[in-house]
Amino acid sequence: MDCKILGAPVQDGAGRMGCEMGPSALRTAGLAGALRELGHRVADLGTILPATVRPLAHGNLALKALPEISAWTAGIAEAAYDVSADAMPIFLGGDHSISAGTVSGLARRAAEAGRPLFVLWLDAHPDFHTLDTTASGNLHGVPLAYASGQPGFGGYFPDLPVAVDPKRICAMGLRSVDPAEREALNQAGVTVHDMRAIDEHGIAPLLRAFLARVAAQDGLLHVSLDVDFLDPSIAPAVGTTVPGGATLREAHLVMEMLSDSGLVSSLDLVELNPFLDERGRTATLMVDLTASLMGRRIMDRPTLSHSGSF
Ligand code: HAR
Ligand code: MN
Ligand code: MN
Ligand code: MN
Repeated sequence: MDCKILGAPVQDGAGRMGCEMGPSALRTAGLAGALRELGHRVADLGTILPATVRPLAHGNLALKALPEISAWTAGIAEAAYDVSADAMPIFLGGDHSISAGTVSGLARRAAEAGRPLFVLWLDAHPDFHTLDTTASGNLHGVPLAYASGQPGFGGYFPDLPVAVDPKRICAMGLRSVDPAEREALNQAGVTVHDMRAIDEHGIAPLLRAFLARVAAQDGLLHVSLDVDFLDPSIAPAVGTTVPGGATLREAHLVMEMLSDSGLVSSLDLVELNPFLDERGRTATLMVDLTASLMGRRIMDRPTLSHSGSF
């Protein structure tokens, strides 16, 4: 694979500082080397720049850093569109607001290629607030709503060239969902596998069913991995820890199955806050998970297939 790494050092979308250091920590943890060891060609394209910041006033007075995040979204969307022409981009956040840009840029690229874009959102949170419904005002809580064309972003965030069809989004690992998000997710028809579903069915059959849908439609698949998808006991370097997250083996299994599928065309690594890390362990784990997604295996042996419907 041709991998292109792009840093998006955004922290204004989160409630606390530190995510700006995320790209540096992921690079320091050896991301490029791990991918090269797996036989991939890797180019690190450096750091994405935001567009020009312009003043924006919104009726929701809780909103934080709206002009800044809007400008970042424009810059990141442009970069995502450009880079995805001929390579697999890996976006290093930065808080999760970067995905407003990555997903919208990738959706524009997919539409031009005549392929449906699917999104796998691995997160404790759905990040499905609109500018009107967020109570915290932290804009890392809105990117999936924006990129899937939910209302109220017009005039504030960049005009969306192409929205991702919410029915092509699967959110896994959720365990902190606000009432307005729950309502909007149901309304929009997003596939949600919360922690309870994972506990009941196991993560593998849920993911397998989604991957079968992507494959059946010859889709492109964007994976957005939020550090807080993982249990805080293994991934402490995140500002919004929620207990009861994915285990180390569940997370690796997801990555290994994604790798086997051959469907993944782009990746976000987001919400890493190195200021909260313990000697780089979370950054290292994110690199290890990326390696599993990109082909690292314990043994060269496929597991037996199972068919079921979810
Ligand atoms: N839903 C809450 C809010 O809007 C928490 C959002 C936290 N989001 C992230 N990324 N950390 O998933 O404030
Ligand atoms: Mn361009
Ligand atoms: Mn998130
Ligand atoms: Mn989250």
